[in-house]
Amino acid sequence: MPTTPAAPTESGPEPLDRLPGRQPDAAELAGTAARRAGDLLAPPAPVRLGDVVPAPEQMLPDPTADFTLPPDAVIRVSPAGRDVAEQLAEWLRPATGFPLPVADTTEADGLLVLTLSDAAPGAGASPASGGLGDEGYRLDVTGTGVRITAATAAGLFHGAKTLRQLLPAAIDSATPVAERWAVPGGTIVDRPRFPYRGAMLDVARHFFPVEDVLRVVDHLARYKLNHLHLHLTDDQGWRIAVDSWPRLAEIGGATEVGGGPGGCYTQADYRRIVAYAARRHVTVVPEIDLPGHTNAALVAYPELAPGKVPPPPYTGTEVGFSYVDPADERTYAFVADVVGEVAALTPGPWLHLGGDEAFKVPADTYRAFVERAQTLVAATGKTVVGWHQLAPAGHVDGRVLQWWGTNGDDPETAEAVRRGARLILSPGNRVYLDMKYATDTPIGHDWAGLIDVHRAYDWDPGTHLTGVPAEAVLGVEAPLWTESVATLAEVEFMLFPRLPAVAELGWSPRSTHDWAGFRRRLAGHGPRWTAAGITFHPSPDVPWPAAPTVPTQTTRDTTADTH
Ligand code: TNX
Repeated sequence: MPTTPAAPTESGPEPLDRLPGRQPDAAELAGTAARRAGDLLAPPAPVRLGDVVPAPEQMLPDPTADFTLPPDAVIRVSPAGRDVAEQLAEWLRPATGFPLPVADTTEADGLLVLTLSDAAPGAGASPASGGLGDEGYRLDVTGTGVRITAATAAGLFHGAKTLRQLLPAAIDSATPVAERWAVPGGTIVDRPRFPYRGAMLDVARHFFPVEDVLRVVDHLARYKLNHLHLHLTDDQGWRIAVDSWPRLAEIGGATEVGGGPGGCYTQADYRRIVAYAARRHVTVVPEIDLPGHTNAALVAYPELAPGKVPPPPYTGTEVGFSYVDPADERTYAFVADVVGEVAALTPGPWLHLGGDEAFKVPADTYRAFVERAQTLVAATGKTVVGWHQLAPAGHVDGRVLQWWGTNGDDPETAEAVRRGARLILSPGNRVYLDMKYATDTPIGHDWAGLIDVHRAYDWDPGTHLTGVPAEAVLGVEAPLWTESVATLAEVEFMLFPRLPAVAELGWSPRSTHDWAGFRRRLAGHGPRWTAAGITFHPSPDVPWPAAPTVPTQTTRDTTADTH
């Protein structure tokens, strides 16, 4: 096997070869022998332990211990992990056609066992003690079955996602497939490099129905991304109902780029997205962009506009022309009401207040405005997140800046970090997923350059910004702005295959970073996306398997709504 375990880090879990394996008893050995008799001449599992994306922290393949999932397998789970086991069963039933009942267990029995335990083998409870931490897991595949162990439901969930990737690509089929459901033998011990790994969907330039957003959540979860940032407001549309300012939804929600009908999430819609994401261990980060990018709000409430002049609705793609009136106290009542309602709807710790491209607001006025806005957000109990234009404003506890520059050198942001800010890295020329892949990409921008998969992958969030230490980096996020992206198929076309590249930067230890290996592993995911009906760009820098798995390229006429 050419896969090599990643070097254990100094604080990492014990080396795998010293970890105690579970000792099967005699009855189990006999059962396994009978079950495996038919597999003796079978070829090895088609997927290798080292094929997982994002790359795991440590792995130790054991080619003698492949496991084939039998039709009568039962998923056994400790009670607190029940929902993860139910989800695993939901992912595996359609393609296998197996019933896969889920049963409680507190014992180490069964063929597919999910154990939630602080005493995970080889894993202490806290990252500080070198354990699996909040999101880590251990996966053991032996001839007798598969066991996933974690200290949290999130860890168990990530482990279950890894198991799904270790099954043949046909596991993504929505209908039963005749296949030997083989899993490669060995052990993985895994946990993330950064706690914040996300993507942003701009639902303001074009509105996307709830079902589309849920599907994007699934895409994030597939690659262990744990944050969905929703850009809810912009010049072209306001997308979250606010009870105290109802015209935001009624009037502000009725427009979008190109003059389409737009739309707006009711509070129940938003709650549904949040709950769906939470079940998949994804936290929603709502953004209310202020003081600029507010034309839709001003159309709804001209009293918030400078000079009280009602602006016309805007359906173009320029930026930087609008702003709420920083000189009127009513504006701060508006901000307090909106962030108050959004915070109350949002269980996650973050609230993003935008702050980008307020070109018409003088620097001093801008700074005073955002300092008040930061305080209003902090008063809701949420942690302030904002684009890095917020850097000159005073620090509030825990504040996070999202850096979207393109040259890796930003003294103002580095200074804000010295004053206590943490950073989310979204370099425009690396992870802006609205950038074209190549000059002939039918949709997207190119102001930050062309971003093929190699470019999205080949940088290091830990060292990217001059003067910012890795410890100040909370993580990475790939934003998808949607001025030119209007359908779910177009969203997927821009996300795949770059989203998995960003996910790997956020999750995997730097020691695993290797473009040649990544592009080979990524190639194996093309057939999975095809089986799942996911539209993707067949990037020429990835050695996709030959037809019949070559995907269809999206165009403006696409009818490929893949639900
Ligand atoms: C810049 S990045 C913006 C967005 C645009 C995007 C297009 C940022 C915080 N603001 O308003 O949609 O460029 O790539």
